[in-house]
Amino acid sequence: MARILPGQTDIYALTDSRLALGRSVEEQARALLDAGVKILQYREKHAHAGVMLEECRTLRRLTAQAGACFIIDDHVDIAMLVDADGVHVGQDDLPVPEVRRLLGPDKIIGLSTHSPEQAKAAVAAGADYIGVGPIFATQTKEDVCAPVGLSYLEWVVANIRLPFVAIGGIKEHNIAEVTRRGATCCALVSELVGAPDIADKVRAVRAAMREGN
Ligand code: 3NM
Repeated sequence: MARILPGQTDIYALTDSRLALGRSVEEQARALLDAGVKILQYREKHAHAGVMLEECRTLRRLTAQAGACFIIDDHVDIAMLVDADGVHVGQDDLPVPEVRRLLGPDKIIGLSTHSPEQAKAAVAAGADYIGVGPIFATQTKEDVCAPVGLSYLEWVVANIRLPFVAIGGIKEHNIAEVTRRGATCCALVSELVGAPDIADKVRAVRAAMREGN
């Protein structure tokens, strides 16, 4: 089990089988972990619970072998069943204090935020890290608000002490703008799992991140 938070690593990767060019969740995870990704989130919005459970069991095994942190989107029950390292919730999901009651003090709870008010509330609620986005326009998340742009990111960098991960529309070609504003950890969905060669893309994204440092 690896308790690795945004801020302790550079890339936060998420699975998404609809974008992964036919690759299974396991294939996506293996490629990302082989490329050295240290935080992996299971995010499959359209899978059935039984399938999710089996896929998460597999990802728990692979992340443990790789010394990587394993986070599950939304599904606290599945996270408990497979002993994931944590759960990521959105503004309309179970409140952080309730998730904490279920998971206990040692598991990681991440919360998506889209405004300074939400970031401050996340701190008060006891989140371990926040998502900051969407930085740019994205097709990957349904019902997400309009891009909050780099200005919200700059506000978080200046005002919030919690670890955070920038997310939303981040690509190899624009990631240097994000790291230049002070983000040290970025989450990418379509850019990584949608790449023909995931390992090549992780390398290229890392190099582009350094241009902004
Ligand atoms: N959360 P892509 S944006 C899962 O702003 C998610 O909270 C967001 O996908 C937020 O890297 C997003 O393909 C989707 O744009 C990010």
